[in-house]
Amino acid sequence: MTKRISLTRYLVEQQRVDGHIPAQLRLLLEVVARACKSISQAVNKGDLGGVLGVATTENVQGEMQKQLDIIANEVLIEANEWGGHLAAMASEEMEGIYVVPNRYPQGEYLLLFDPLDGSSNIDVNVSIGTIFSVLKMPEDDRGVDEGDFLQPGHRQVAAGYCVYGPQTTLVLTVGDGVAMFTLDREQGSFVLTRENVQIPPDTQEFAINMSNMRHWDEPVKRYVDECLAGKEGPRGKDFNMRWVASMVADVHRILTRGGVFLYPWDKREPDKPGKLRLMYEANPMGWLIEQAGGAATNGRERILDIQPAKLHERVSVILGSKNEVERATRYHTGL
Ligand code: P6P
Repeated sequence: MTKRISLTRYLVEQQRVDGHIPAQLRLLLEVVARACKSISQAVNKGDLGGVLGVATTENVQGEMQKQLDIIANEVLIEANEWGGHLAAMASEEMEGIYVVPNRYPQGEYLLLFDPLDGSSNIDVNVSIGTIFSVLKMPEDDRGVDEGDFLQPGHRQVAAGYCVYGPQTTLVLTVGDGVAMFTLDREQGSFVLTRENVQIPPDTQEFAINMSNMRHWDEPVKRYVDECLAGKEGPRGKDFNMRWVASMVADVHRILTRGGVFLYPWDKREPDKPGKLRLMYEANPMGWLIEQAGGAATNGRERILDIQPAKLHERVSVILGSKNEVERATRYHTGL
């Protein structure tokens, strides 16, 4: 049974006892957690809050923004801009970076986020979430620009998500394993409910949007066909399928009981490497999965080794139980 300690105490111990994180990073993570609590409140209200449905604007991806997408983005910006721990922020909902205004002190961290991932599920009351990633400003850097964000995922110093589902749960890594904190609404604080999360290396559960099957590349078709063939097929065991269409919910299930998640390149938009975004979806989720003993690739290479060329670049994603990810990746590389 995990001892019931608050997120604050966990972070203080990560700072003081284990020396894993400096004070400025601890402060940043506490501010992000507080922002997630505010977002959870807004999401929780649903129709009562009058904020469901679409706004009249599109995001950088050309997708209609939900009102709650915009609200969540504003909550994260306003919570983090004044604290003195950040130089700038980047968001799925903003074209360019947001440099901390001169009226506030600038810090050494860069915060990237998808403020409300899975937002197509908002109106149907299915779990959604906030995904965040923290990088450090490059050394002896003068002034912050978009180029400072273009670091491979293995340079992250913290990553996590907050899933707004039956429980509101913050999942976090600072490089010392994965811990989960459940929001105690009576206390108004996140309480440690799981630590040293480990994903089983094998699984019988895969997650993919099957409606795209006719568009997949051969290696993905082979992997999924073998899962569907079950006991009588080459895998010699039956598989179950899940697809929430909310990456946060699918990844949370995998961290909780194992599984493999695939959002591969497909022929619908052949010039795009995939649908999901590298910097604020695949990188933070990929690090969490690796920290829990899983693996995350784009079908050919480790997600965290990809050198980003653009802030909003997309990537093909295969992540989860190590042996399954390695199998699906082998089908792509032939190795
Ligand atoms: P599809 C949500 O919009 C998202 O970015 C991820 O959270 C999710 O895994 C994926 O897209 C769902 O995409 O094409 O199945 O609707």
